[in-house]
Amino acid sequence: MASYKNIVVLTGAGVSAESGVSTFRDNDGLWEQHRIEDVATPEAFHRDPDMVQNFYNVRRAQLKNVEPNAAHIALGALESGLDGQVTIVTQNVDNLHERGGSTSIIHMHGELGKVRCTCCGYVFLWPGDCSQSSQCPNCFNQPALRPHIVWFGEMPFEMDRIESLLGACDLFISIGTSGSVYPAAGFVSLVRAIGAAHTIEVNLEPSDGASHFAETRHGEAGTLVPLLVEELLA
Ligand code: BV8
Repeated sequence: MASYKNIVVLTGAGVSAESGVSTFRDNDGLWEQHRIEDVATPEAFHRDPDMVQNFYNVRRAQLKNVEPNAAHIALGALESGLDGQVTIVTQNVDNLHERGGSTSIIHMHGELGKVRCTCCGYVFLWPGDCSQSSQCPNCFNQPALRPHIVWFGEMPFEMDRIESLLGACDLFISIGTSGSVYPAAGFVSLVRAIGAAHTIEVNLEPSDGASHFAETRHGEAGTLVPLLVEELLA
């Protein structure tokens, strides 16, 4: 394995699956119980805010019962052990990369543990339930707080920074994502169009974008990611 200096790792729900966090599209996935347009869109929130708040309250509460798995921990070790830069760009809204030891993380679809005020724009750490009766601690409006989550039709966070990282990387690794949601699903094509970076997909099965990767490794992240990190640090 060549030595890489600028690694970007895109992760999806599959990296947290072995921690017990349900994915979106696997057979017991989140979307089995909910249609996307009913819970993860601004229109859904406008139409039925209590239902959407509850959908995220349940997922936020689940965070207390899950632990980072070997894949999260290996990625933390890669960042601290590599003589170079490792950035995690995650589609996940859980905090398992942080708890696995990574520090350079971009939550492009937001974070379950935070809420945002729709009046003053402030973002707050919010470990408990959020509802329409929750008052903004900054501007005191109520109702005002929404999950700090990027819904369908909303612009993902830090896209400029992500695009410049993709342009500068010499290795792009995608772990545990079905490659079904854009713009994240298009990152590998962006990397391939820009230059000579190597691209690796690590996923339980071939994703929608598998054919764009120079290398694919199929199996469980908890097994394959530590092996890959070992190769990268050798
Ligand atoms: C935007 C937060 C523009 C919410 C999420 C038509 C064509 C193309 C695009 C579009 C279109 N119509 C609309 C769009 C755009 C849309 C989109 O892509 N839609 C899709 C459905 C077609 N995208 C958007 O709206 C995005 N915004 O485009 O803005 C814009 C421009 C200008 C101005 C304003 C806006 C915003 C999308 C963000 C939505 N929010 N999450 C929440 O969490 O509740 S999306 C959510 O699903 C995730 O964040 C993730 O991004 C996405 C996909 O999930 P995955 O992480 O991949 O999980 P999944 O279950 O699908 O797959 C898991 C994989 O893991 C599987 O492959 C499985 O095999 C594997 N696995 C399982 N276990 C393991 C494993 N692998 C390894 N080990 C294991 N143990």
